[in-house]
Amino acid sequence: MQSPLLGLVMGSQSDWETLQAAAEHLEALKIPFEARVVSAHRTPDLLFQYAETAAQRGLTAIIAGAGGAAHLPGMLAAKTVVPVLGVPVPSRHLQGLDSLLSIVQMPKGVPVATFAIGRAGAANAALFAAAMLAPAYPAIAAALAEFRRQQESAVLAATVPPPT
Ligand code: RP5
Repeated sequence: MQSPLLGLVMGSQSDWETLQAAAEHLEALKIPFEARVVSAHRTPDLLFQYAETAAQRGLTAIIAGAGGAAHLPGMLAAKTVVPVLGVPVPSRHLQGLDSLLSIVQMPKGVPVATFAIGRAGAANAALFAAAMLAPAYPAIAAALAEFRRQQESAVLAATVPPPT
């Protein structure tokens, strides 16, 4: 078992439906990662410990998803210089606009790279992390290039109206 290059953390088990889109891409690209629930509000001590040990444990980036008052990505970024990729999780009452604004509006000096709300954002965070790793890991670069090729082929083969 290879040690994880990426962390995939989320504020609640209920976020998995969204963050699973990131996990699926990481698995397809064969990037070793660890997936954990770490809550900024319910387990603040764990959050600090996770962030403080991220670099020494070899994590090169952390994909962090949360919903509502989504402080997880920002607080991780406050405690580590490992790049944090924030994914706003759709919320019940505000459909994730609250999550997006909580994550994207970081104060100068503590960056969080923020992605789209929901599964598209989670998938793109994984692809972005793969692109960050690609220069140092030729296998990941090749897998990412192959993903792009297949995506292009699928769009070129698409017809409308779609088959029923
Ligand atoms: C946030 O609160 C989590 O990231 C989740 O999106 C939201 C709701 O959590 P649960 O009440 O479903 O556990 O901290």
